[in-house]
Amino acid sequence: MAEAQQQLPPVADRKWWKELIVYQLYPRSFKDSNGDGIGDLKGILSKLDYLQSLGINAIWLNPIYASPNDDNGYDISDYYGIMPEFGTMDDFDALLQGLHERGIKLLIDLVVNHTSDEHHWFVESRKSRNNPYRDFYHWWPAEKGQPPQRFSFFDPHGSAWEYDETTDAYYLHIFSKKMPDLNWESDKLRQQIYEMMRFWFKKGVDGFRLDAITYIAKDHDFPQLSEKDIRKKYHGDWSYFYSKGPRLHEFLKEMHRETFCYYDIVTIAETPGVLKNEALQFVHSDCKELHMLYHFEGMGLDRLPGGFKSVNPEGYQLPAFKKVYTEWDHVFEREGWGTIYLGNHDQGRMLTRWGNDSKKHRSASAKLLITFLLSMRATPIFFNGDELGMANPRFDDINDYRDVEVKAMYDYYRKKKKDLKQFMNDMKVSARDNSRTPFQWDASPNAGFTSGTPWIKVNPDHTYVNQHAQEKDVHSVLHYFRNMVALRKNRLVLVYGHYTLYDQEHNEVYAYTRTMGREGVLVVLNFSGKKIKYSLPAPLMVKETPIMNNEAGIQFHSENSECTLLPYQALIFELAP
Ligand code: TEU
Ligand code: CA
Repeated sequence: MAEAQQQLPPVADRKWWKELIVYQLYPRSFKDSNGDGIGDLKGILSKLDYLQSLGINAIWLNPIYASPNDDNGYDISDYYGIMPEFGTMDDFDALLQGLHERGIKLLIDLVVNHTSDEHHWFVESRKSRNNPYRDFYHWWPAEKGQPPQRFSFFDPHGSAWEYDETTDAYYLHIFSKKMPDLNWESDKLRQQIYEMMRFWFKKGVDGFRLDAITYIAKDHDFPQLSEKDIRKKYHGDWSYFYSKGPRLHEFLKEMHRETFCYYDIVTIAETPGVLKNEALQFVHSDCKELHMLYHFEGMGLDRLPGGFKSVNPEGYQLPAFKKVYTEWDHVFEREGWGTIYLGNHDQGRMLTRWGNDSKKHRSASAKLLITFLLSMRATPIFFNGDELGMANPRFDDINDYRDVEVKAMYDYYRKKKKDLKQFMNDMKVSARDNSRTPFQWDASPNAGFTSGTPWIKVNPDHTYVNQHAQEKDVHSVLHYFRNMVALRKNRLVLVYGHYTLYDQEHNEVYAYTRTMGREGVLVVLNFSGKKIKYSLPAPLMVKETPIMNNEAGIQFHSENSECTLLPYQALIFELAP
């Protein structure tokens, strides 16, 4: 039967950044070239051909700027310098050139909500109340009394104000106290940020991942806020409050007008606190602000309310999972564009949380999650190692953790005499360090990541989950990843096609079509470890041989269009005309 005629979307809808397949690369843990146990740019340079072999066409590189690493580079002390542990600006230029030569775009991670307290702006700002840089940060003079309560994600006491004796004042830090928040009310500050953005654009980077960008505008008159106010007016979520600063969209429009509009670049905004009905305010093309965003709604599905990243022992419910990703698809049905991810440097590994990392099921379920992300109508973002089915290390000992967030919360739980055993169990699933363990290149002692002592322990499963072994196994997750990437690149219906969900309430199977003109596919994903008899949704008719299958065979009964799905089986069928 002739290959289905590939349909193309209207030219006006096509944008290069909608067709990206983004690979997030955590430089600290990817490849160490000099044996100091810390990944670096030369290490990445040594793996450019591997990156090209994946077929991905964009890298999101976590921060590489000068930083004291209180928060692994998200505390920037010099926007124009490269962190010495990572290498030099020449190394960066070589990396940018090497990626571009391989048809891979580079998005760098930009943090402009705060700087490090070692940034010279803050060093100056804290010197005196009339220092020229004083208003680059948020200061509360002590004579005004206690500053109004503000929550800090990384402070054990939860307070976002730190007293500074030199000028008898408090400064705001919604993350750690070594990460003071920038005051975007300062015109001078904003112009310095825009100048820095243009510096990186002139170097040739293809865009930014904009860190916590919704937090940059503050309620600068700092009204008193109680936890009750947060519960009643802000969905009980400080993230939601922080993303409601009055001048946020004014600043983003100015940022677009001053920088983005002059370059063929893309912005992926991290937008905590943004709900579905607010998303288009950031990415509608008429708004002239940002291109794409990523939300957090899916990341709460395996959580229990209250506590710090408390995990539901039952895991998540598939109908709720389908509801989130279906509703977010509808948000961008006509305008704007979305991204889709299941893990990153702030989350546990997607295989552990949304798949099944047992020896029996890890391969099939890793391929299933890869199939899901590469067949949805949004720009997919993978975290390095997802292509191998890397999983959480499940550290038992708090001393194996490195992240400022988990250590701060451990201290908080200890001081408050809360249940530390439960806390440590939860962290095995939800702590950020779970995704930050070294990339697993081979079965050697440090997984081929370093010849020295790694800055964080390697997952012991690297002896059988590693790139070297999977290159030799045509049935590996790695080979499947490459095949699925190729399918998405060759079938634009997987990028632009209309998404229709079927069997919303089915507890094990996630089934949806992607259609464009006369072309269409049906994606059938068995998210369970059970063998499932599944009748394809009527009145869909499919060609019997699937175009993608994460298992060797298929049990398809054409008389009644019924499939017997193996545990975690993923199938993509061509819709019959
Ligand atoms: O994360 C900010 C962020 O969105 C999360 O801290 C979120 O606000 C919180 O978990 C509640 O949902 C970004 C980076 O991705 C993270 O690695 C940094 O630690 C943080 O900003 C500070 O730069
Ligand atoms: Ca190194």
